[in-house]
Amino acid sequence: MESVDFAEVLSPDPAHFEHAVKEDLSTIQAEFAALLRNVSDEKELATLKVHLLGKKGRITGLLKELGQLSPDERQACGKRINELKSYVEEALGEAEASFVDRQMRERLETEWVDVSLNLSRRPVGNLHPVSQVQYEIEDIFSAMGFEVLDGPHVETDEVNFEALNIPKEHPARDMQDTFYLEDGNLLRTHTSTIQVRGMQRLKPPFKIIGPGKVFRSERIDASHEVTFHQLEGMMVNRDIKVAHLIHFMKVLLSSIFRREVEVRLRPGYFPFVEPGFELDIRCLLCSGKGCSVCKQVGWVELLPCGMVHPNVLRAGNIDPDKYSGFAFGLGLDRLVMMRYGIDDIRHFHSADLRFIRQFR
Ligand code: FA5
Repeated sequence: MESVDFAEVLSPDPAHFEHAVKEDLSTIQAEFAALLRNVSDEKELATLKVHLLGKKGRITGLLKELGQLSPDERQACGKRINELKSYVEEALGEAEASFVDRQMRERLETEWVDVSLNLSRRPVGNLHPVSQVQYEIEDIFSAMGFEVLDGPHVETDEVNFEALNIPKEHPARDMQDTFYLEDGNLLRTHTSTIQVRGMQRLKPPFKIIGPGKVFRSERIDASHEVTFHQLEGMMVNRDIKVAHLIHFMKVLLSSIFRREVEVRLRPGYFPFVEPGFELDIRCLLCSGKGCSVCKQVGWVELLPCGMVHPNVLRAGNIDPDKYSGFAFGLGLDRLVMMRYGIDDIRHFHSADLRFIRQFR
């Protein structure tokens, strides 16, 4: 709309009020209609409204001045002015609504979202395969009523060795090369510490598992790391037998490998179990032919286990005449290697994202 000089077009000349009131209101209406047609936005519309209906507006002024007329004239003119006022209000309202409508249509045209657009994916990380398998095993055992326990990486000699029937000077201490700290504590060498803490916390009967990192001062090769992962398991109740142990190990292995795997049970020595076993799995990397992971023997040592030694139960305040139990200490890294055919344990700590991303 061209800039409108309302004062010129619409303002009454106070000196000629009578003439103004009597002038042809239809002319004002026509002028208003013409101005309205030229209004191009809400701001101009608001200006037009103020000039007609505002405090000092043209129509408001006419209504105010009605009092100066004779009663007859007042009635006649008042009616006509009010008709004009209603007409103007309605027209302005419609114009306002059409601006809002136009704005909405413009927004819909400019701000629409193309849901079919192929946006580049935001990079998301994934869990390390060892964590993935750990959580899977936690789910398997939780479903069988096992409680998942945790324990500290820094342990006392008492918890890591003594309570597990490995007193000082016992030759079995040499089986696990230990990192000792200056204060006499150590980095736990196995998750069997979680057995000890479990016995301190729980009263039999109980079933627990305890996954976590363990540390040994070992020479690193394809199947040995310095920091690796184990998952401990322990069940204590009346009359627990080797058959219970074998049952739970079978459930574990068939859930994890989801296929037949060949296993063998051979005697194994651990001071905290009696009898003790080594459960080995036929190497899935070489199908038993021999490779660097199985050290050319065709079998991988995966799951040492056994019946909890009475001395260990006693140290945990459990009466071995009333209760018995089994325990196992799964080597998690090696299990993951077997499951995915990973030929070197060093990939796990390589920080090579290409390796990790294969397990999305
Ligand atoms: C133990 O650590 C016993 N605490 C396990 C146990 C628990 C026995 C309860 C009986 C009852 P061992 O030292 O064999 O056992 O280790 C257990 C498993 O950890 C091994 O079978 C192997 O799979 C894994 N493992 C051992 N050393 C390493 C290493 N350096 N790197 C990677 N995995 C290892």
